[in-house]
Amino acid sequence: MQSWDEAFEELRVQFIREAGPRLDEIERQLDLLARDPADSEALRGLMRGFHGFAGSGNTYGLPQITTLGLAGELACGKALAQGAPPRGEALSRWRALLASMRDALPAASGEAASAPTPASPASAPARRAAEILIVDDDPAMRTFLVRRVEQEGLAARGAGTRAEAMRAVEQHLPDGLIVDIGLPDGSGYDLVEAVRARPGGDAPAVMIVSVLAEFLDKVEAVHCGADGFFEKPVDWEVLMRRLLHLLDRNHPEAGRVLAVEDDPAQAAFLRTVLGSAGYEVRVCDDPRRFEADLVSFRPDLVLMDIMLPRIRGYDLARYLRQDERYATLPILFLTTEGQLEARIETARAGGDDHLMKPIDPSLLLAAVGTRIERARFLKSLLGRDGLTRLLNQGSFLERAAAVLARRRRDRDRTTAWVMIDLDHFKSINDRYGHPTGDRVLCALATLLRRRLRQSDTVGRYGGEEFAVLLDDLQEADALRLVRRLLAEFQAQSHQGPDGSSFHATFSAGIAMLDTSRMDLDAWRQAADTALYAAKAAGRNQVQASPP
Ligand code: GH3
Ligand code: MG
Ligand code: MG
Ligand code: MG
Repeated sequence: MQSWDEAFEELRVQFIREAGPRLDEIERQLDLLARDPADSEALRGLMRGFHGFAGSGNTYGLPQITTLGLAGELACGKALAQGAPPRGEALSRWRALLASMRDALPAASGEAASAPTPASPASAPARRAAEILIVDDDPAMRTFLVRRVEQEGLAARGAGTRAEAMRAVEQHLPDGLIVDIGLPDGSGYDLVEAVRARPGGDAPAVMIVSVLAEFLDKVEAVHCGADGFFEKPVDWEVLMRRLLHLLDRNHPEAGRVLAVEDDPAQAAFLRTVLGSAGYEVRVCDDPRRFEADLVSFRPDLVLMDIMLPRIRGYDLARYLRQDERYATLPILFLTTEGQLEARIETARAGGDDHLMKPIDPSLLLAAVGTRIERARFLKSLLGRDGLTRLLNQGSFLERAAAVLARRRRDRDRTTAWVMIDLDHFKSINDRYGHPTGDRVLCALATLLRRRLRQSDTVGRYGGEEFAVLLDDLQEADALRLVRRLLAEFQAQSHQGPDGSSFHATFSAGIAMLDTSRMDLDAWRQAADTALYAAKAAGRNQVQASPP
């Protein structure tokens, strides 16, 4: 990648090179106005011309250009607001501004190279390399794996026993683990289970490997919370791909920024600064394309210029805020206008804040970074159920639809939909009260979260109904796994308010996805029907949907 200094210098030279034709354009609008002072389109064009320089001059180390541009922009703005055609003396003042701007511009070469580069954006979120803990008692294997993991740009630590691994985890929770199931002081499954039970232990991606296929128990591996299981000789390429994919989910990409900016120099500046910090940037230079860009680019944040062709950024923002799909999408205005007025307008339009041009690169990154993070957090709260923190029905169905789309492309893999419903839950509520019922719901949610893999999707589907998607398990294994969860849940005892204890059970239905004949609704219905059959057959059991 180009260094910040080089990128900035390139932008600056480009700005100076393109300034000539843009000043000519200002002159053309002035000529139009001289011929017809009532030509408000020309007046608006003139204001936009000045506005572009007001925003960019300071950015590229040319403060005088900003001052002159701002003076022109404000004067045109005033004339527009008054609604009276500008008089001859106004036009000559603007011509004088234009001439001063031409003088203030350095030649495209020579002086351009001596401009001070603004401090490189220091707050660019430097990505910490994810750390992988490798647990294998064979030192040669450990060394090999440490090297293999480091090749991917990840950090690696090794441990030879279960106890050593636990100490390492207690010191510092890794982002991922690769665990051999046969350890000298216990099984890898137990280790993974212990890691998952720790605070934050559901986050790391866990790969289990085994020397002998017959030792590898898929159900055991899923049950302890491993994300993948591989038999030796392991295809390390496949394992690494899977691991990297899971790590990516833990460290989401920096984000997508839609810059609504008609000025090419400003747009290039935004692209360079944000691009250097890993953001994906799309520039929308025509407000008419704004809606299409929102839909196709799905930005995490909008940077909105105020002065746009035919419309103001505030009006676009108001329009966006009317749509509930974009309720949490942060909007940052880029403005050269007076500060107080801009603040008021920003608040009225439902914007989050405004940044004054010229924008300092570090400030831009800090503003964009914190707002994207906050919006993501809000969104994650909206997608989750308040009591159990599991996905709510809406976001569960969204994930299910995504899984279905992936399976249609990759028919070698399979997914099971498990629908779980507590038995006679109404009578638990009636007997022990609603708060106790809530605790039972939370106990089941915790069991599901602990026992299942990070790659599995767990949601609270309705009141006392849960739904789970299990990847890569055949029906028989899915049945075994859910039976085991049921046995474990049934063994848990819950306390009533009077100190008495009781046990609860659930019923479950499983439907394997068959992409050749199912859409999302048919898949869900198949799981529902199987659940109903389990209820009808006496509850406290699991049934699979008939093929
Ligand atoms: P079945 O075995 O047929 O599923 O019987 P059931 O009693 O579990 O089913 P029913 O649908 O008759 O009742 C479900 C009950 O779940 C009724 C409702 O009050 C309770 N419920 C739903 N959401 C919550 C909740 O968030 N907290 C508590 N405590 N109870 C809830
Ligand atoms: Mg503009
Ligand atoms: Mg029920
Ligand atoms: Mg129910």
